[in-house]
Amino acid sequence: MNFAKTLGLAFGIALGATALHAQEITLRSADIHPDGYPTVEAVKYMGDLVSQRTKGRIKIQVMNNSMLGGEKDTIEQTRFGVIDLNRVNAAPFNNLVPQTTVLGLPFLFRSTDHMHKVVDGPIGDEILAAFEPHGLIGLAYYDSGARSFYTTKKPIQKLADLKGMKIRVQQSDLWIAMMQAFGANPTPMPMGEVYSSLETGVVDGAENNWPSYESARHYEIAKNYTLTEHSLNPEILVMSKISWDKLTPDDQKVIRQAAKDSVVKMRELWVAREKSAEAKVRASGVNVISVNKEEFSAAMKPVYDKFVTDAKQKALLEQIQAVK
Ligand code: GTR
Repeated sequence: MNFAKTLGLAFGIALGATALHAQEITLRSADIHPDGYPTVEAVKYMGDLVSQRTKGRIKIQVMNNSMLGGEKDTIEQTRFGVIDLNRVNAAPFNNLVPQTTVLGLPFLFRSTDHMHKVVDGPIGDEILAAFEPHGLIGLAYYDSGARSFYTTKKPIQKLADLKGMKIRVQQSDLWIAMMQAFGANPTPMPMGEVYSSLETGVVDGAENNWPSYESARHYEIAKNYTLTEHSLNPEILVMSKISWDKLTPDDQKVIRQAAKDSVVKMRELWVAREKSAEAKVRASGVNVISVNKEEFSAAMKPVYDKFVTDAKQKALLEQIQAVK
C-alpha cells in the first residue's frame, strides 16, 4: 500500500470512528432520592428501554442521591442544559410553571385513581406542554402517594395542634400558603436540609409520603406521623429543551415513549414501596395518628381563593373535579 492510500485509510477510519462516536449520547438524569427509591429505579428502567430501542446509541445515566444538588438548583441546571433529565416533585416547579400548581392543591384528588385519570388525560398533557416556554420538556408523571405531617415533639391530633408549629415545606408559594392556612409557620427548604433541621429544632415537623419519610430517615427523629393525606401532588419527569433540541425527531419519539412506558413500571414499584415503607416505619414504633380529615380540608378555602383566581383556573378546577 502506498503512502497516500495508507493515509487515506487511516483518515477514513478516524472519520468513521468520530461519526460513530458523535452519535452516542449519554443523558444525565437528576434525582434527590437514593438507589432503590421508585423514581430512581423508574428512570433507570426508562434508560434500559431507550438503550434497547436505540441499540445502545442513547443511554441514561441516573445521578441520584442529590449528587447534582437540591431540586430547585437542578431545575435551573436543567433549563440551562447542564442536566439533561430531571425527576422532581411538582411543587418546586410551581413558581416557574404556574400551571403545575393545581396538581398540589390540598384535598383535590379523591383517590390515586382520580389523580391517574387526570394526569393520564388531556389535562395532564396540557400541563406537561406548559413547560416548554420555560426551557423544559414535560415527559411524564410519576406517583408520589399522599403527603402527611410528622412532628418531633407534639403530635398533631387536630387542626389546632398545628397552630404556630414550624413546618418545613417545599420551595413553592402554594405550599407556603397551604401551611399558613393550616395555622402553621412554614419554613421552606430543600429536602436535603430537613433531617438536620428536625434534629436541631429549626423546624418542629415536616410532611411527606411514607416512602420519603422512611428513606430520608426522618421517622427516626420525628416519631409522630399524622395521616392528614392532604395532597397527592405527583412527581414530574422533564428534559432540558436544550438537550431535547439536539435530538433527531425519531430519537425524541423514543425518549417520549420510553418515559411513558416507565410510568407503568413506576406505579408497580410505588405500590410495593409504599407498603414496605409503612411497615418498616410502623415496626420502628412510630406513633401513627388518624384524624378527622374534614376539619383539615375545611381550612383550605384561602388556598383555593389565592391560587384559583381567574375564569380559566376555575374552569380547570371544575374539569378536574368532574373527572370520574
Ligand atoms: C418527595 C419527592 C421529592 C421531594 C421531596 C420533598 O416525596 O419525591 O421530589 O419533593 O418529597 O419534600 O422535598
